[in-house]
Amino acid sequence: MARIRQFEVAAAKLMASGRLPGTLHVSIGQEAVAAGVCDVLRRDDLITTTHRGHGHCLAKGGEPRAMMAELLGRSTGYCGGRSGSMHIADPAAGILGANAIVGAGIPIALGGAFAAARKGRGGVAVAFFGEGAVAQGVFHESLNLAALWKLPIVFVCENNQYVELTPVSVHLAAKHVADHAAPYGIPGSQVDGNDAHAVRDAADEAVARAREGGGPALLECLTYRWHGHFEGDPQKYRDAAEVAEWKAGDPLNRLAASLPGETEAIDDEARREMADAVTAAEADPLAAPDSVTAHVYRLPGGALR
Ligand SMILES: Cc1ncc(C[n+]2csc(CCOP(=O)(O)OP(=O)(O)O)c2C)c(N)n1
Ligand SMILES: [Mg+2]
Repeated sequence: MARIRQFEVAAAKLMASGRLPGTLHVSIGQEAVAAGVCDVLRRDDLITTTHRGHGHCLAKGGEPRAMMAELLGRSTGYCGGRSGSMHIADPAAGILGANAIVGAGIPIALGGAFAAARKGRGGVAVAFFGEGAVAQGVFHESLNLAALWKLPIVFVCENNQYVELTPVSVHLAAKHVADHAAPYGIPGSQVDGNDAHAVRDAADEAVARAREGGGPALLECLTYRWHGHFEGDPQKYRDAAEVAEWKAGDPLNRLAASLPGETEAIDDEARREMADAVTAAEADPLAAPDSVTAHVYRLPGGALR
């Protein structure tokens, strides 16, 4: 969680100072979800994530150096610096990809779960998504198919209370995201997403069940994003008092309070690791402009698709 926090703080600073191109969505305040869930996953388990996916990628084993290089448009980045923050992927670490399209990672994780089931080695897939994706048709299609085929997938909704500028109360008809599990006959639960232990326990149960052939589950983690929807968001849609209230329940402080001994050294080490990642990435060459069409499918006639 400290590594996620420090990665996001470093990225936000780069954005504020004009050194980071593109758009940036950070997950400060939501670290317990990524860490709690990924702590019960194996290296060969699979995840998909969203436009706010740095935390999930780090927790699943993504390399901060290659992630930072990607954010900074460097050729040493995960996608050669051509894609930026919203398309981090590392198949070797089981990260099938972040995704800029709301909801689009869910069916990709479903495919991963289908493949894992066919392989028969107890692999599990996790789809991370925001509550904004719950109103997308593909969320329901994926729950239906996962339940029907009893696939080893855990749907993890990170409910951070806002869908861009829209509060969840005027976005979703159901009272709770977890309520969407019942129609598909799968377990659905809601946890305090800022309590790392609670998230880990709930994920452990759902993942173990999926691993043993018990099928999918839906886990709703209640959390809050401290920063705006994107870096630079003026945030006119919410009160500073509301933000302050959630900040008072900082998931890192809550976890630290439950651990023996000092945790400051962990924070310092994470800060150093991310500062080193920034320094190394900034020294790397920018993606070459003529690499823009690399890995783009080309028809025999030469047209790009
Ligand atoms: C299909 C689609 N519709 C709209 C958008 C624009 N968009 C980007 S992020 C976002 C809100 C997502 O909210 P949520 O799923 O709750 O994730 P959060 O940003 O809170 O992490 C929207 C509407 C998009 N990227 N894709
Ligand atoms: Mg949200």
